[in-house]
Amino acid sequence: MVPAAETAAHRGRHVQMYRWMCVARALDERTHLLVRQGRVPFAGPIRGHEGIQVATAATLAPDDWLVLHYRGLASAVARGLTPREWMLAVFAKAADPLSGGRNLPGGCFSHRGLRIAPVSQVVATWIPKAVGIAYAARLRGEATVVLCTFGDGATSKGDFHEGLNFAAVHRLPVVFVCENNGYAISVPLSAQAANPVLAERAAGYGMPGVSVDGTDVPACHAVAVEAVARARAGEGPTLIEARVWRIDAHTSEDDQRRYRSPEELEEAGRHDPLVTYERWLEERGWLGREEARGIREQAAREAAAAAAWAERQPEPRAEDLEAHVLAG
Ligand SMILES: Cc1ncc(C[n+]2csc(CCOP(=O)(O)OP(=O)(O)O)c2C)c(N)n1
Repeated sequence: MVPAAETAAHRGRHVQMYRWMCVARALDERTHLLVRQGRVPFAGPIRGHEGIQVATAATLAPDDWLVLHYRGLASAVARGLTPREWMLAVFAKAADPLSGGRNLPGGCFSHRGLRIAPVSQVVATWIPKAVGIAYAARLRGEATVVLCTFGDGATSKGDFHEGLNFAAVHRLPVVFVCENNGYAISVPLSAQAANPVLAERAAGYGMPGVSVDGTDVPACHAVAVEAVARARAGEGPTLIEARVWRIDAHTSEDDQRRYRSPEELEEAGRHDPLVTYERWLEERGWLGREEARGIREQAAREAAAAAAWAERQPEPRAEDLEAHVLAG
């Protein structure tokens, strides 16, 4: 029999992950709406990816580092990014904590206080950087774990090989999470990899590789707990392949109906991790329908309020254009 206190702690953790997913979903939807209204120029939707993202970020300690790809909104929310901070980035305002309004709006994560390292949008280049952060932590004698996320397209880059190989050789504390949604924009995985099981690549580097249903939050969480524990114990990196469905287009600039059939899009919609997770929580008696609805509605209200607030904040100043720019 599981002690009541343990059950309460489990429930609390899971409801928190659900809450983060709802916040990320609400921000995603509101951002999309803002693009449609012509108030902001760009959005990179994450619907379908939220489960693996909150499940992995939830396992980290405050001193750990995150190196996130552009589709990492739910990871950042789980780490502590607030709706207001996100909207400052979306509107590219001066106070945007992610890039001071310099980067593709909302497209790159970087947050000093949350230990989210700055990356560029050049696919996969952040993988060796994540490994470098882990190596630096090792040299400094710090027990830091680095979570590094990327898509299936990133595994087609040399950076993926260099990063994973170096991390494995030096047994560095990195948890690599490939959010495999089957597409690099319009290029399907079958045109990138003859072996569709990306986790199997781990064996070639000499590290464990796990393929998990990335829409199954409890399963993702269990896999992440193990990988983070291995990393922290000095046993080296792990590659987690999280199989997810990209429900929306690559970005607001993309029309996915050009390269995905109506049947496939309908199928993708059936793999919404938020729906699956809500059902799982409900079945356990951990979250009632009303409570779930309350959480969703509050998240939507917060996202709307954050957008209205952020839109009124000051724009970046022209005289600050060269701030943070390094000249060689
Ligand atoms: C080196 C490089 N080539 C091309 C691009 C343009 N680009 C941006 S996102 C993307 C797709 C990457 O796909 P994947 O890694 O599977 O991640 P997803 O967007 O599906 O989450 C591409 C090709 C880029 N940013 N960097």
